[in-house]
Amino acid sequence: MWGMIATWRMALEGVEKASSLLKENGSCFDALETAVKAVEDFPFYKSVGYGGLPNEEMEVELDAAFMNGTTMDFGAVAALRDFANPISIARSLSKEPVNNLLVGDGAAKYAAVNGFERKNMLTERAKHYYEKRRKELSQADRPYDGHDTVGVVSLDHNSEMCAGTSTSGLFMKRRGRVGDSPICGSGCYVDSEIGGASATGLGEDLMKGCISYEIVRRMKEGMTPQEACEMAVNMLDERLRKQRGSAGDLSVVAMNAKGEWGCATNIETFSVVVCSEVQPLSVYRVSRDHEGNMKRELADQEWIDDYVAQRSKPLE
Ligand code: SD4
Repeated sequence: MWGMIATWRMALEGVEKASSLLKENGSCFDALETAVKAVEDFPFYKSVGYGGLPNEEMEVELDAAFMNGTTMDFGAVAALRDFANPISIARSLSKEPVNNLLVGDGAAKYAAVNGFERKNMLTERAKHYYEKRRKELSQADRPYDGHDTVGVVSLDHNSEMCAGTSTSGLFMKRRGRVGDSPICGSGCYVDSEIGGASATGLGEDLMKGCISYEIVRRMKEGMTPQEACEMAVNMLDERLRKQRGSAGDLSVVAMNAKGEWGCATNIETFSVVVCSEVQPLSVYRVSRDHEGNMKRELADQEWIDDYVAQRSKPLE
């Protein structure tokens, strides 16, 4: 069995490319890197890679992680500036014996020494959003809205699995702020014998539940990926509301070692891309009703096309 699941419709083209690799017996590791790079390289997605929105000092700082579900190798970068493909750097770091999570200048130095492609990741479009937002913001405002980290779980014919994430984090975040995405067990987690999960949303809250680990743990105890995702999101959401008065956006995807998949969210606009040996490449829109029940419906072509059109339309 092979399969892949990813957060957000933006992963569609990458997952499509990755699925041809998986079909032809490619490794889940190469497939995941291919899928994530496609999102990182696309200039119109505002929260991953090139074109990602900057921090409050107008610098694009990127977080990414890569985990191998067989060896448990984990590598990540955080607050990395000026490199094209953080996912590839995270994958490379996962193979190091120590020093697996590098931040800022240290991460950049590692990337430079190891020959990764340098790139100015701040686009004119991202600068435009920055200037516009800076004018709108009063000190008291919470600048964050929406969330679009790419998170992927990948399964190959050899029953190996991996998981990974890539993001520019929160728009207007503080310099040096690190979200859940590069944190093992929060942004992603995977065990080839069980399955993997990945998250997107407000990192500060996702981390409080170690949500990706929690989903894998629940699958290990026998839950389906869907049950595990729903339970993890609903319980963390409830706990945050009870103890803290509100919960940030929490959205997750998971796939188990059999290629079964699940997803859950506490918002109204989440979407996922999935495909496997038995599941044709599809985009689902996911939402949650007031009782915490998940509704997922196949996205039609119009919605799929409109998603890109909205994000690439000319700036006012
Ligand atoms: C973070 N989880 O840095 C990420 C944000 C996200 O676009 O999903 N963003 O908190």
